[in-house]
Amino acid sequence: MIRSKLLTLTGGGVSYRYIRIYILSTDPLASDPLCSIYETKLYNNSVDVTSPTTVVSASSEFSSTFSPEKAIDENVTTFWACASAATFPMWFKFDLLTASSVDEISILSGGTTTTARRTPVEFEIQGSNNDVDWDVLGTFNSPSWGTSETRYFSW
Ligand SMILES: [Ca+2]
Repeated sequence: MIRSKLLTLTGGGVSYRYIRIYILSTDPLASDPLCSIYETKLYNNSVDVTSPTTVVSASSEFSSTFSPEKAIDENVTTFWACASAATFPMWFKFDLLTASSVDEISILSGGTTTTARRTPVEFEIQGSNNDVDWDVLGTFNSPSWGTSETRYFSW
């Protein structure tokens, strides 16, 4: 009981250096490549804790044109895409360089029906301080993305 109160008061309670989107599915109608993210940001108490220079990586990339950095470059027309024929689960990882409190993430979908279908649908937000052991911070199911739609997920 005391533990849950502390977690509520501190907006997450535990700090993590690494945060990742652990992606379990996209829309069943998504076509190869199966996953993309146009923009994503992490927040703490509604303050953006990421920047275009935040270190990011992913389980795969389609090509250097669609590298993970393209999902945090604050350009809504560029995006990260997974490799052709990559399979789930996939992940997209932020390295915040120091342990940081994070309680929310935003994700922007693609601007066409085809690309919007590649936005993560079932996913977990996970945190780690050693890049090996991961805690599940939130589990989400976010179907039916519209085009160029930003959704926010908090935990
Ligand atoms: Ca972008």
